[in-house]
Amino acid sequence: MTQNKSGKTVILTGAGISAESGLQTFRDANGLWEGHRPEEVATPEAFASNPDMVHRFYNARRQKLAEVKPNAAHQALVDLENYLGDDFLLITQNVDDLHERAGIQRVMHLHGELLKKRCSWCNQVDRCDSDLSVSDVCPVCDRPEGMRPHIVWFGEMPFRMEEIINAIKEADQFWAIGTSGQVYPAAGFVEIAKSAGASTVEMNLEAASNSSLFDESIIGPATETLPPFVGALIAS
Ligand code: BJW
Repeated sequence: MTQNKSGKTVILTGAGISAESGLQTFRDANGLWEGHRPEEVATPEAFASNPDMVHRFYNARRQKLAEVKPNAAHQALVDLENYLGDDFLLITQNVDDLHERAGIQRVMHLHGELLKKRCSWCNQVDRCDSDLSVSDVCPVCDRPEGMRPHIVWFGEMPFRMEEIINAIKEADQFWAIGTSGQVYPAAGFVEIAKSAGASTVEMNLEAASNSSLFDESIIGPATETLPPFVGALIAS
């Protein structure tokens, strides 16, 4: 089963890896949605019925990005990528840009990116460094009221699914870092990796919902667990 593999390490990250940079997670105490029910802000229906509120929520998060920096866990993944080269792939559920700011190159954003906007009419995607509002007009098709954050909301199809599933099936190692294992399809990636013969490792502050599916669980803050884990792998 494993002899035809490319030797890739595929890593899935979630909000926990950015927590020590100062970005709130979703489901921990004081999580991002405290005061906002997920269905109020993270669905296409919410955007259709109250676009001002949804824009305010994402504008605030975009502004917060300017105040935070990558941490030692983001940096450890850059060290690993530099060591593994094309045998490394990062799949992140995070919509922040901290992996890129740390220097990661081989990354796929499953749930979109805060620093991009998309026209709901013509699907054009552009960089977005400033606040979005309902009155914004699409720079390509000129139509109003359609600019939205380039984010995957509940009920929408995550990005690059085919490439991601194929990469996971080819992985020798699959690690999940700082994700609660509560949101699909990402929560099911470990089962795909295991069925294809990969070794699986979870790194989290506490056991995730799908923890029992991993071969190994390393419990602790990502900035303390990941750098030595990567360091040992590189040293070996
Ligand atoms: C630390 C730490 C530290 C803290 N160090 N660790 C019923 C059953 C199954 C599925 C469904 C269902 N009903 C509906 C669904 C599907 C739905 C879903 O999963 N719902 C669940 C709620 C049940 N999924 C979807 O709708 C997805 N689309 C879809 O399924 O399309 C159809 C499809 C069919 C077939 C194939 C493929 C697709 C879309 C999901 C979109 C998710 N979008 C969000 C919001 C994005 C916008 C935004 O950012 O506002 O993405 S939801 C939110 O959750 C965000 C995150 O990326 C995602 C995952 O959260 P994450 O990263 O795990 O964060 P937390 O807060 O949950 O956990 C943080 C973890 O870190 C914790 O474990 C901490 O312990 C840990 N931690 N500090 C290490 N220092």
